[in-house]
Amino acid sequence: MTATVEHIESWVVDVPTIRPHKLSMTTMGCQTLVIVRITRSDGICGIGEATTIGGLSYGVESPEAIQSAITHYFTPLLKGQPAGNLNALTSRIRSAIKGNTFAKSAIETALLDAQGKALGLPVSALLGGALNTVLPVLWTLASGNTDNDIAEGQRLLDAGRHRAFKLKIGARELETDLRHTRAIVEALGDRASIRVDVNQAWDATSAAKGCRELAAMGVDLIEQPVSAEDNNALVRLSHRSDAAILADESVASHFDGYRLAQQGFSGAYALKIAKAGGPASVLKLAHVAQAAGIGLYGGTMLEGTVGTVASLHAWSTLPLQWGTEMFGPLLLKDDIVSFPLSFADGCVTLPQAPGLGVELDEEKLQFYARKRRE
Ligand code: MUC
Ligand code: MG
Repeated sequence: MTATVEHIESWVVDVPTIRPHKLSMTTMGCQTLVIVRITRSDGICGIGEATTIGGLSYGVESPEAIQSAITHYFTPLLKGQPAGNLNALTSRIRSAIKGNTFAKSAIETALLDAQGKALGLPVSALLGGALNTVLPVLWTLASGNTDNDIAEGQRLLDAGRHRAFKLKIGARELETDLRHTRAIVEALGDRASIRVDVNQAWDATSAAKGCRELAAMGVDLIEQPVSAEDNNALVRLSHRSDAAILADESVASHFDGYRLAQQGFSGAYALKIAKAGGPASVLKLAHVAQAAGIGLYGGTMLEGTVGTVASLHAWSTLPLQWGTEMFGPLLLKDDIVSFPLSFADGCVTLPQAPGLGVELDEEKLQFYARKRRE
């Protein structure tokens, strides 16, 4: 008998970070994960995660809104539907629910996890098969203090955990950010690839100067230097900068990716399951990028292990010119899965068990979950 969707639960889970994480728009001391569990009529469960950064300061969905959308809109739409046909379910969701890609991503992930378990296959196999099961992963230096960032980078290089670092800049004066970046390139640049993420903070003039100087000092990749609303400036920078330009907030779905490519962008796209609506949906953007000669990068919303491993299943099916930044679980003081992912030698290993290959630790989940008022 065909299994159907029987039950959907969700939790808002607050896990402290190991240190303050400073971005141009917010400083995080805690990460809020929305964890979803779908139970099917055959008893198989699938889990997913929707995670954003700093409430509403980064994206348009808050954790509380994601949970509410899942309870009030996704659940009635999915209950009783055949659970194994992802295309039929996502098309049903798409026709009834606009936007809400973070919530869609958690649901798509949970459906894939359950179907993988039902078929005895890892999610990567459902997505066409892994090209790689060990993927490069960088670390973000974002303590807000140059000396602390250098010490942190040196420690991680000595431990062999990472070979590339991303610096979060844009919150301070351009000259301050350039001094900060130069000091880190000088200290770590002969042992590691150094990239920066400006998170949209510069206007076109500052970006032209900033990109010129960053490229000259040896920065390899410059992420989202200008507003997501200013594709023209991003395209111009992608032609003029000697360092590659990475589009992040500018590209969420394959429609955005197609538009930016048509406008003449050259560089790379930061793929994120939360921006695109899930690990299967994000592959459409990847394929548009490939057709346009645009490079691929496995991006994160600083998810915990569930969202991270869901992303890794998708990234494993792609040739990623710029590797991944799937270090989210390492930024958190604790994990809510029974067996954490393995990070070593600048890489993370993709689990091979059916589904996502990770299981929730119920006690930890209940410990960090907010008590529900609805
Ligand atoms: C972003 O904009 O890329 C990813 C890594 C990190 O430190 O912040 C995120 C968000
Ligand atoms: Mg970014």
